Amino acid sequence: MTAADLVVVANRLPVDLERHPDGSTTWRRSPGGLVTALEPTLRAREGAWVGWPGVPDAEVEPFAEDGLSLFPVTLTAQEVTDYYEGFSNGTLWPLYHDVVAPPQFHRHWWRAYTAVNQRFAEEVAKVAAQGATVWVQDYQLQLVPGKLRELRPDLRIGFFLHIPFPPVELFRQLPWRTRIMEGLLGADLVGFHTDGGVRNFHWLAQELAGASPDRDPEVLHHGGRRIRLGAFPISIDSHRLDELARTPEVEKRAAEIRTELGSPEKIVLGVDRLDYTKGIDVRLRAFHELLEEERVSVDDAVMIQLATPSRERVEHYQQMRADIEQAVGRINGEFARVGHPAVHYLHRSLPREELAAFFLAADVMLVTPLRDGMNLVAKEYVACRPDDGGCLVLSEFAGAAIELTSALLVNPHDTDGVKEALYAALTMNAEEGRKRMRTLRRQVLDHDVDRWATGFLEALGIRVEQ
Ligand code: GDG
Repeated sequence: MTAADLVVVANRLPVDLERHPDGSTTWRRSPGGLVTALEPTLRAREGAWVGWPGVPDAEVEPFAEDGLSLFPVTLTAQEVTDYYEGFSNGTLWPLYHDVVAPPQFHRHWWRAYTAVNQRFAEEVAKVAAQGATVWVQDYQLQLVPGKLRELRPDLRIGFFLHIPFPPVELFRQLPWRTRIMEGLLGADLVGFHTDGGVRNFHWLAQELAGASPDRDPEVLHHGGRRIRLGAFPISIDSHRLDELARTPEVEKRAAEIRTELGSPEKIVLGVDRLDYTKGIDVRLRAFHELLEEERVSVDDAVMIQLATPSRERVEHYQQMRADIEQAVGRINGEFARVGHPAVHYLHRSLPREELAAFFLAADVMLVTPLRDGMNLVAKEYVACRPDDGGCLVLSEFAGAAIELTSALLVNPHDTDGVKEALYAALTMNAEEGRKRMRTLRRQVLDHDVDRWATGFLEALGIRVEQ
């Protein structure tokens, strides 16, 4: 395979390796927004993608798929435990989400993280053409920019963080804080979802790594280089979702869902990876109290919580799943009637079309994370409402709240506030609801994921073919 002019580096490849009982393997595409947004640009530029194929100990040769070169990085089972489940999801994930669960600091996790980041950097150094552009994604790979710069000073390196960059006092808890800052400062451009991330990074880079400020608050100087910072709020493939939600199949399925639920007046929906940052407990509590106070009854309103299985081997996730399932059980125990649960809870992943039908059917969408980098679900709900119907209740602590100001914004730590917002959404007059939704839709349809990717790559100095 030829050397690539543009290399995307992410923890995962855009395809998953599947191992079958007879020992054979096949690839399954995992179409995330990132792949969709980057594919045209990657193909136009002899692009390559470096990432883990999703199963341990898989020694797979590089291969080309539809003109895109894929370079698998092997992780041992122990590395999956220590680098991925351990340092990435047991240390960094909770620390960067305002320590809503206590982060664990283990030196052997850190050692695995550095070793795996080194391996990713070496793989990129092999596949990138002279002077190529490399775009490193997310918290699992924060040491890659620094390591890659040592190996290949000719490269142009961008880094984007998909989760929040934490407040100064929280980041300082990390025993390896200086190493992480130096790793990130190896990039030419460091991108975040919000200006808050930029500000936290700007301060910490000076304090921990001795970077010098510039007159421009989005520029730092370090090791004789100039590093740009910026906020690039990610988005979704809004037009494609909007079209999907307009198809007769999705419209029909949305109507069926309402009938299957017993034609309640109002459907309240939550859709999340089952993660303790998402505030699923917060919205269950608010709904429970409205039922207790008899301001809502199971005849008027039904709640559906779709929870996609996630990180099931990480300890905090097991505990949280048990707590949420207990809360659902308690609400149904107190308020359900035979054939009419108060809360429908589905712990599985649904096809995209089915998800679009749920969005179209839902009168109220509850997105109540305690902390979230952006939250794409909020934007997907809006994109799926070509009818201008529905009402979005959104946490102030999701990056999306900065753009989606016409949602009902709530502080997820304030149960009364969430409860009142849910009640307001359930009782909102149709004209006000449509007005809010129209404003939300303008924002989401104008700012799609292509615009995000183009904005980042152009800030990194490459021209993007439209
Ligand atoms: C991280 C950051 C940031 C969920 N259930 C199903 C399903 N999903 C899809 C949603 C959405 C995606 O998963 C979840 O994206 P989020 O943005 O809500 O959350 P994270 O996974 O935590 O993502 C986040 C994001 O990175 C991007 O930068 O916004 O803040 O934490 O697209 O639709 N999709 C299908 N079936 C399901 O059952 N098909």
